[in-house]
Amino acid sequence: MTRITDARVVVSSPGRNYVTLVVETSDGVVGVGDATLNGRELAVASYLRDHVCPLLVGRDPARIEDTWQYLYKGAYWRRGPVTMTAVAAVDVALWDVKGKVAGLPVYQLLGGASRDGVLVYGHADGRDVPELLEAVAAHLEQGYEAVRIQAAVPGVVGTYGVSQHDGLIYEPASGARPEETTWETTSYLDFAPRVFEAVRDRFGFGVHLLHDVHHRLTPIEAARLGRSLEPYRPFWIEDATPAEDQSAFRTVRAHTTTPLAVGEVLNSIWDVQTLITERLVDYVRTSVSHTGGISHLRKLYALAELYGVRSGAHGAGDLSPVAHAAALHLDLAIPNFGIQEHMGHRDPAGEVFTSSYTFSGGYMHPGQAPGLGVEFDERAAARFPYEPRYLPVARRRDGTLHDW
Ligand code: EZ4
Ligand code: CO
Repeated sequence: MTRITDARVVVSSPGRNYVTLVVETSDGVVGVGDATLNGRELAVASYLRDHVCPLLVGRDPARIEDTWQYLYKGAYWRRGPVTMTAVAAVDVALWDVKGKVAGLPVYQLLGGASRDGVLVYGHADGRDVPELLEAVAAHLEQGYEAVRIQAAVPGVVGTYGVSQHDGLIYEPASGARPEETTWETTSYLDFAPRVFEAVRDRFGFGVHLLHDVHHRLTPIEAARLGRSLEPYRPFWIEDATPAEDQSAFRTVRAHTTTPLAVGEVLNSIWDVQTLITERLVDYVRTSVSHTGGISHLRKLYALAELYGVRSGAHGAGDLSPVAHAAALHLDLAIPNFGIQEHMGHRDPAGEVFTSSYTFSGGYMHPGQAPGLGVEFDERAAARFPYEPRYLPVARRRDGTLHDW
């Protein structure tokens, strides 16, 4: 019988830090999984190296669900980002192996395509509104039908979601200690509707506009934001309040018809149970690589389908091309897909990861290569050693640490 003969973790930094799990079988098939957890990369690497990889060797790679249950239940300690990212990496690597063995792209193993392509949204941002408008125009020229819009809030230092413009792809992690930014809710609540107004004035209503609040508001502030944006018909507002408080969304929901999305920091079906079963959000943003892999996220989406909630998965640059491919396979297959975030990856990530997914006219497709369709070059990865980098912190004027 076929066995897993090796499971190893590669930490590299081609443009940003990525943790990649490589699984090899006795038939010579290699599968890859993404285990990147921004700012806590080495914690997941250790979880895998020290506690999971030794258990994988000798197991049957075909038994994906059994391996998932073995790792999840066998740990005793359940859920949480480190655990669920580690389990996800194993799960995704085994789906990659299964696809390669079958000679089929992973989406075919998940029931086949439910749509022709995967609607993705890009990131447009600006240090002021005119710069944002140029970024939106550039996205429309590339064919995007949906764009996330973020602009630096006047009087706020280092607004999240706004790049320092050393390139096209926004990267929030920097430095061996978290960057210190500031936050001012009053300015933001006044500013956000003006940003939407400017974008609608210039581009009209034919493009989907998304906006990320990054957990910054209280429920009643979020309700006010949602109401003030209603005339501009956002596709969604994301992470309006801190995500771990599911019941907070009851307040937001009761006061606004602006669609709500949440979940990039959540890691399991139980973390979104109330949000889904009470229909408190319209989109769940949990990702393949932070939510237990394809096997677990598929169940979460099935629960969401029952309640009319759609997917809107996190897809920032800190999810590697392996994670992005896995997301696209699942997005293509599920009936209740909504939208997929697509941020792209900074050079030199392309020297390490060769992906076969495609972008055309605002839609992506995972491609027809067997498995996930991403090749990982371990030798190239070795040229880019890990360097500590952290997401910023945000403080109010008096120095209080704020949510983000
Ligand atoms: O802060 O990916 O929607 N995207 C985001 C990102 C996240 C980072 C952290 O993992 O909010 O910028
Ligand atoms: Co976000």
